[in-house]
Amino acid sequence: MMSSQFFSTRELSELCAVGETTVKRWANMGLIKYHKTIGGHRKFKLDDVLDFINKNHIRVAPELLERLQAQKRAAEALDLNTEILLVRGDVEALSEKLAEYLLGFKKSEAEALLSKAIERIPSFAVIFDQMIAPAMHRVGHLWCEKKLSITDEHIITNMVVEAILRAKIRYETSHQEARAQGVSALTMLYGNLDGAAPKGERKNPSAIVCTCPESELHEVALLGVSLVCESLGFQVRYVGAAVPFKDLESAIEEHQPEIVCMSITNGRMRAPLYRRYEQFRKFLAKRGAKLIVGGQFLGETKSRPIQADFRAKTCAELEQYLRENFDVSSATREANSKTLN
Ligand code: B12
Repeated sequence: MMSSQFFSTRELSELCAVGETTVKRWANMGLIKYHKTIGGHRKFKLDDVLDFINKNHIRVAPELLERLQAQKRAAEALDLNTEILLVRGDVEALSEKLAEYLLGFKKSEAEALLSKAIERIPSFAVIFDQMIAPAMHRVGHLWCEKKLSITDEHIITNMVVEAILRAKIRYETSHQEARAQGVSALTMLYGNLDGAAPKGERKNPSAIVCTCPESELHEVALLGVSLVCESLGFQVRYVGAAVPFKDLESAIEEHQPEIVCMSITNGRMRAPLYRRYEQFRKFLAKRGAKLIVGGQFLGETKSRPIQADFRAKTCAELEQYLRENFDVSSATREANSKTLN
């Protein structure tokens, strides 16, 4: 429902919590514009639906209304060329587009592009590894070459984080709705997947804590990691960046996760931090929790190898590891093959 720019009579009746006959009556009375398909079915444009809801003070759940408004903003912000790239699922070109928007400080376009990409490309691993990471690496290069100021780099990162958080909230809302209806969140978002629930032993999805170590502020990848885990049916406890190890340990005691995912970007881990990391790793091992570590400069400090149960360079590697070692939902796998074929 609601992933396109058009509504059927049934979808509109569900949105407004009325019967289909009422919707037909509204349409016949001219209260809401529509057109008829060759088959004779009424179709309502998103713009007209929002207009109708506004003018007639129709009560719609706030999160649904926000989602519709976001869809409208997205539709308005993107040019035809970008729409074509989205339809083709050309992530390389989409990544270039994202970088172009970010470097041009085009916030609504960047946000629209990310939200549409999440709608069309049902794999967070693909979106983060192939679209967001290359765009942000380009930002990093420009900053290194002094072609971008620190302030601009901060503005751009905030734009990305904000856009991802909006998409994350949207995804989680669908997740909750999906749980209530007994289908997968991906089915809710994309409407065309078989919503397999986590099977086997893992009827209650196990918890994953997502974090960055103390003094690590780079958080964008961690957001991707958390979304990948969520989309596989895990219960994610997002602790966030730069968390002191002692607080992290309290969080572990509280949530008893099966896995901890940690993102490390800064290349040099100083000796005291490294020792604390090792202590934390042993703390987890004693509690039977697995530690998965990833990040672009992982293993750069040859003298102090960062040990973990699994070390990943990409979100795709994480996804593969989780699929091979845990009982996860099959929804994304099917989605991936649909997109990448
Ligand atoms: C944005 C940014 C910042 C922001 C971060 C804000 C935020 N909210 O995240 C701010 C401005 C705070 C910042 C600060 C600094 N930054 Co900075 N930053 C960047 C920049 C431009 C983008 C990072 C990013 O968002 N990448 C996008 C993500 C999605 O890509 P990714 O990190 O590669 O992650 C992918 C994989 O690595 C993997 N992955 C990552 N983590 C994990 C975890 C798991 C479990 C798994 C499975 C996979 C995985 O999956 C991701 C998707 O593919 C990079 C440039 C770059 N090359 O990345 C520099 C960069 C990382 N920063 C750098 C530096 C030097 C700094 C500072 C030291 C600068 C300073 N002098 O103050 C500080 C350090 C702050 C700190 N204490 O952490 C250097 C790091 C060099 C090094 N070898 O350590 C870089 C590379 C810039 C450069 N070219 O020199 N930075």
